Amino acid sequence: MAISDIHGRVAAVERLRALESNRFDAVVVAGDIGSEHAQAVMTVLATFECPVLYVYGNWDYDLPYDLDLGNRCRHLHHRGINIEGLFFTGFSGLPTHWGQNPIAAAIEAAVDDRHRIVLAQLNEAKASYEAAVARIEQEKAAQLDELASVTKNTKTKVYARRVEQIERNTAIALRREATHVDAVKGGKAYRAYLEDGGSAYASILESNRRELAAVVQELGPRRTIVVTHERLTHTTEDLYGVPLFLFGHRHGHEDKFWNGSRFVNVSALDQLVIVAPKTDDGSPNPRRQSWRTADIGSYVILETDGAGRVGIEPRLLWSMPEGWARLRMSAITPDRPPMLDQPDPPQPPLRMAKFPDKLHKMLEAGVDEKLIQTIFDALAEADDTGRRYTNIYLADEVRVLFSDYRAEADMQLRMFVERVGIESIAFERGSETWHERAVGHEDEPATEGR
Ligand SMILES: [Mn+2]
Repeated sequence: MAISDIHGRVAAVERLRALESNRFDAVVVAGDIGSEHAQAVMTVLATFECPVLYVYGNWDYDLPYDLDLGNRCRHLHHRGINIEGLFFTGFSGLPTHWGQNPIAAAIEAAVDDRHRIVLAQLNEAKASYEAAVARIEQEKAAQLDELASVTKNTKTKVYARRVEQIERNTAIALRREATHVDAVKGGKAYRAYLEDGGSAYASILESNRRELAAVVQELGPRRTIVVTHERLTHTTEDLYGVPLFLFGHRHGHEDKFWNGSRFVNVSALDQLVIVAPKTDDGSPNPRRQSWRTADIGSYVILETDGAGRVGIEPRLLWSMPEGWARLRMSAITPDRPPMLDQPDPPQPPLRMAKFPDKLHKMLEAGVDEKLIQTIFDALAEADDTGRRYTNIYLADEVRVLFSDYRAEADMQLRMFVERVGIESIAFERGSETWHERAVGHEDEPATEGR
């Protein structure tokens, strides 16, 4: 089971715990546990009685990397953990917030050391500025006190003008003091520090990746699953052959194939929305008193068949009951309505797709005329289960056949993709178990997450 983006909401984890039983080989957390509630979250997850593997996200900036969160919990940061012959690894932190990331700390310390002279000058200028501010404010207060003590009537224009004069003088004095700090910041040395810091900062991700790539090489890319908080891009450059990347941060389930790897967004467990009973015309009731909060967080169940195939099923903490509708507004408000009494969502058992066997039999029998029809029948079967099966593995031979039917197949597949939300079709290449090409989706650059 893989989850992410809990953001310290222990209630969502407890709900997840109540929905799922102890049948997992591992629980994977792809970051944003929530600094303050990390221990509480992990204590609940540990009751699944299997290893809990995790990385940190931008919400975990306070957590030390060697923190002991309980004896089932394993920090995956640049470390391989073997679960039933599959390795999990990853790294913690992301450019939005590296938190206590050791590489980030070392790089920042090295930059500070290279520019220690100008940083010392800046500190000195800041300290003397603060001292000057305190002195100037004190003088101002003393002058105002004195003025008040010698003034009989404080409602006159003359008095107001004198107060104004004191305030003006104070502002001038403050500005004069600030010029020392500005002078350091405007100097060549400080600009060099900023430039150096900027490029060093950009190398933090690169260094974390380099170390991860070394770990992956050591473990063997083809049997390693990489977990990070933010999705990695350009993975063919240094993480070639890794079959599966798990991540979160940018909320919303995703399951895509790209350049032979599969990218699964497992977020977000923390997803509160405000719902209202539907009125007669189907719109949500506008009366605030009728509103409730509903937990619609999602997570992912992964199952392998031992041959490297992975079935992936997104699940919801809750499905919207009849008669309720989601309000289009910010999900979390300071005075959010009480929780809706939520029925448990139905959770059918996960089933691996059986399509490849069927197709192999068809191929052996030399039936290629009917092949495309078979594929669509298989897809229809997936539709019937009510599942969003996101992949269908086809043998290399099928891929060749597919190219003959390309125009028609592509069009029909695209229509099907749209109709049932199947996101991609992957091809199996010879004995390689991983995928070559996706239909209906392009890779996209990572965007802002939470
Ligand atoms: Mn995040």
